[in-house]
Amino acid sequence: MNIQLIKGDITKIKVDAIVNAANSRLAGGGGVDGAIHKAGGPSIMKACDFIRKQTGGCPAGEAVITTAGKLPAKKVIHTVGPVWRGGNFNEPVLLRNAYENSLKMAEKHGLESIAFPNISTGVYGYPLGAAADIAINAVIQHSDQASSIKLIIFVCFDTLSFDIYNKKLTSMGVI
Ligand code: AR6
Repeated sequence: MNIQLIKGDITKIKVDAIVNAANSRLAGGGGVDGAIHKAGGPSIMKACDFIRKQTGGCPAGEAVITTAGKLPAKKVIHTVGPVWRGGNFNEPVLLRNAYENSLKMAEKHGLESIAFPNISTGVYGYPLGAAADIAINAVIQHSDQASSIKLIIFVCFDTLSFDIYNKKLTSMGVI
């Protein structure tokens, strides 16, 4: 399994699935969620509406999958990270679950490549370094298992996040 790091806009990436940092109502919003719905067009929200009607949405730590509409990616996996409330409200477990369940969803659909944004580190306020450690550990642990997934890309939108990931992944010998 190949792990890569890219600085840029996840809506432009051509992989089997990009991951969205959604909210539990799957109602759209700002940040990467807003960018994905804007670039992908209304079919993504239509699919989210359907899921919401069926199941009520997507609790923190879980993941659902929809069409990617007009995006270059084939699918969008919507996951919901925790809102940072100081660290004593199960945030690390929920963030790890968000990464793991996104990977499991990709596998369930036989997907081979997946791109992640830095879940929970924007509006939801999770400290960047701590969130990066969880993301990297979840992905590395998954890469040890037999899986359909051959490529995992961390997509950092800003220089600060990119530098944090770059330092961690380089020092671990991952990239
Ligand atoms: N490509 C890649 N990463 C991006 C992009 C992009 N186009 N745009 C922003 N980011 P956030 P959260 C980065 O706030 O903290 C929404 O309103 C951004 O720099 O998008 O999980 C949802 O509806 C940051 O590093 O997600 C929820 O209500 C990272 O994506 C809530 O925000 C995550 O920031 C979720 O908050």
